[in-house]
Amino acid sequence: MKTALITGITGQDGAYLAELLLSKGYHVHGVKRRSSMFNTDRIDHLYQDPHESNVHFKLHYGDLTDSTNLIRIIQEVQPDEIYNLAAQSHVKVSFETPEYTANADAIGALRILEAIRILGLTKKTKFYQASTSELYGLVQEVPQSERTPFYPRSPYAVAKLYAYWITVNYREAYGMFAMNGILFNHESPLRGETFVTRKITRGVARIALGMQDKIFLGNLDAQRDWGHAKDYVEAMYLMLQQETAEDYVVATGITTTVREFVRMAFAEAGIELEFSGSGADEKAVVKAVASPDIKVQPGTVVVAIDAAYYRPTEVDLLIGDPIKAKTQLGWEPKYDLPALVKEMVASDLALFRREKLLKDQGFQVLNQYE
Ligand code: NDP
Ligand code: GDR
Repeated sequence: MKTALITGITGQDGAYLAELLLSKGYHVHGVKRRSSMFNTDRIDHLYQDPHESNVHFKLHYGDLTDSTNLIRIIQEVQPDEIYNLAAQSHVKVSFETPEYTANADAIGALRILEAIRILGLTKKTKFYQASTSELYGLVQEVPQSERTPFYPRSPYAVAKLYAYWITVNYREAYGMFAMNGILFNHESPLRGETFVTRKITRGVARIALGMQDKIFLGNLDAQRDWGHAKDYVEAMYLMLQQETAEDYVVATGITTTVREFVRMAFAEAGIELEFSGSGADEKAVVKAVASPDIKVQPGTVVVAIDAAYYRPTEVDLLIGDPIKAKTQLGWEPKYDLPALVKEMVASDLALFRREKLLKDQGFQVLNQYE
């Protein structure tokens, strides 16, 4: 029976990965931050009462900015595998919190690698670093592969560049099983509410139910290679089951604009859009609705631009080449983009129908995202 330690277990990927590893019989330990409110919504269904016997799931308070805490947790857990998923993961926010982002995302990875070394676990513990397609930044070539040069375009990406190289360095210097998964954007109903896909599917659901007028977005021309988080955590697991540590790109190989994602998400809820204007004046207007239950009228502006969502430096185009992951790991995604959009819109419609019902009955909804 293997033991895994997951940092960032309360996040989107942490939740799916914990579920996957538990289903494979692992003992799963997770690092969670102390928060003034509960922050374990995504993993509450996995919770096991520590007073019971045969407990396979345990959380530890910790933070990637605290070395002694990480050393203590790793010493206690003696993990076979560490998945370092914790990060300040929002690109736009990293421009506002660059030093904190570097501390958590760059030095955080170093702290874990050092803890493995200090504790004499270099031969026992395999290390996965959550690297990112943001490393490619300013387009050098497409599709982007393990050999494409990096050109990071945000404090987040620069911090992740350090984490990428320190992982490679510890592998080469100390013979550790330490590797990078260079994952392209992956989404799900558990995606954080301020990333563009979830922001759109939440907005679509609320507009369709008459709970919101419009969505304000930034750059609709950006192109992303979007996959499903469930498929991507499967790749993480496969990477750590290999004999030798290597770095892998995980992607779908298909790119789509933010504008097209908007169109697909509204269509999924039965709302047909027409786009007009360009740049900061672009708008999307409702052209037709599929049923009288949809609480928005044709002619209504439902998407407008707010320049506050533009980034000082943007990553325009991401398309990954997943051939190495497919051939060496046998990885094959189960979801395509239409299936992903369908699942996200259905999930947000169900969420907000429930909320609307409660509100209509006079109950106050304690929703931290309102
Ligand atoms: P999320 O933002 O959903 O989750 C991030 C996790 O990190 C949360 O559990 C968060 O805790 C935790 N965290 C943040 N700062 C700290 C800290 N200082 N100490 C300890 N924990 C911390 O991200 P995802 O699940 O989407 O992504 C997982 C990882 O993969 C991240 O490293 C991200 O940068 C990277 N990545 C993500 C991609 C994607 O498309 N999703 C693509 C490529 C890479 P809390 O819940 O308390 O906020
Ligand atoms: P990204 O994801 O920056 O690629 O990082 P995000 O969903 O935030 O942005 C994708 C693209 O959409 C454009 N955009 C907007 N983005 C947000 N968040 N909000 C808006 O209103 C909006 N309007 C347009 C952005 O400019 C961008 O081009 C994600 C994170 O999960 C990282 O942690 C991860 O490393 C990368 O994916 C791969």
